[in-house]
Amino acid sequence: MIVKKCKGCGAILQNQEEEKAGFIPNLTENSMYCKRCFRMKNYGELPKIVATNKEYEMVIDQVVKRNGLMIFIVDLFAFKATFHQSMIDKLKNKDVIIVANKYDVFPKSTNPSSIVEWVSRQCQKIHFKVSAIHIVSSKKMYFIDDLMRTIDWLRRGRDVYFVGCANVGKSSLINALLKRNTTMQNDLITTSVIPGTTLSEIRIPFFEDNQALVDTPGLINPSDVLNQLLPNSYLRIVPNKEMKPKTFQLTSGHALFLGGLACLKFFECHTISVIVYTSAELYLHRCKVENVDKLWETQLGNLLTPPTKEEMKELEYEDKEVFFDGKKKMNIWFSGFGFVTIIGKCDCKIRYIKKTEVYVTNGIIGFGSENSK
Ligand SMILES: Nc1nc2c(ncn2[C@@H]2O[C@H](COP(=O)(O)OP(=O)(O)OP(=O)(O)O)[C@@H](O)[C@H]2O)c(=O)[nH]1
Ligand SMILES: [Mg+2]
Repeated sequence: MIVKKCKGCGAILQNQEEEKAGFIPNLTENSMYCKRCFRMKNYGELPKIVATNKEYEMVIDQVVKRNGLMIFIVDLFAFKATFHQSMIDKLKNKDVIIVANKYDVFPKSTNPSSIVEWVSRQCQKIHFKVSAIHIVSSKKMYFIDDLMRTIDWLRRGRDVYFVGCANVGKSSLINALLKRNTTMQNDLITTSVIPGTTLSEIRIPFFEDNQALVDTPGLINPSDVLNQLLPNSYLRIVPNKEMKPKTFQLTSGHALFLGGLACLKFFECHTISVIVYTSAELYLHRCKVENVDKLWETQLGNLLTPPTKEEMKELEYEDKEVFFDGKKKMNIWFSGFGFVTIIGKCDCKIRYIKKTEVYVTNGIIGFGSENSK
């Protein structure tokens, strides 16, 4: 019997059960990719989510016992959700580099040093000691050489493990490192917008001493909005290039819909500036507060989409109220799909998808000292 792992997702290749991980109809000595990875790579197909946190738990518990350099990757665009406590618990007392990925979706004016300082403060607050913090874009290859230098400096003959929540870009980051080396182009790992693409450990010998870059499955976070939508909707709402802010001048009694994913209602204010940073594909609709309920009723899944009509059936919403005193610019984060900067004093009622993370920070663009959850 042939025992081979898929180069794309790490699952053991098998030709017996089509619904299970690693399936390939014709399994031979030369097989490299399972059908799922083949279709993702060649046709850009988005398969159903097959991973559960069982794969993650099995691999991560093994990995943290080893003496490797740990790269803990977080998504800058979903920082709170991906700077995940259970990951931090597993990585405490290990040799860790934090890599904050997806810098390319932030406006070019965002200063990387201020983000590093902000991440560093988040670590200090919870007494999480790390050896280095890097900001990168795996997609655009920004600051990848800087990260490589730190890895070379801290590795000391060990393997390098890439760990973190699903979808933060662990496999993309390994691919970015492989792409620097022209002889490694055939080792690229499958990446996709669906959480749970990597299904098992993938070890790629990389260094001169034959030590490896090791990819791992990610922790699927139920609070991620992506877990409540279908792949075609994720593709529309996940910003995949530099976000262009859209500014609205609003006053008391105005409301703003972020597709059908959230709605902000404003009270007790004179004119305020509301600057929205989301994917350009998310439809923004401004209206009067008194029209909000009717629009939810009649337009959710139509004009106000995503969600689609199909997704809507499973969704529940909840509300929270935040008071802004107008002394500083404030940001309301909708983890995974965007944030809204508020300039001015107001009372804001926010409706959002239940169990997703919505939180407020101050700072110029998303990063500043924290205010409240
Ligand atoms: N804009 C942007 N998107 C990125 C970047 N890195 C990764 N992505 C996208 O994020 C999604 C997830 O990337 P993966 O590399 O598959 O993430 P992962 O952490 O390996 O995910 P799992 O295998 O599911 O745990 C894909 O759609 C990538 O294209 C980046 O630097 N910028
Ligand atoms: Mg992966």
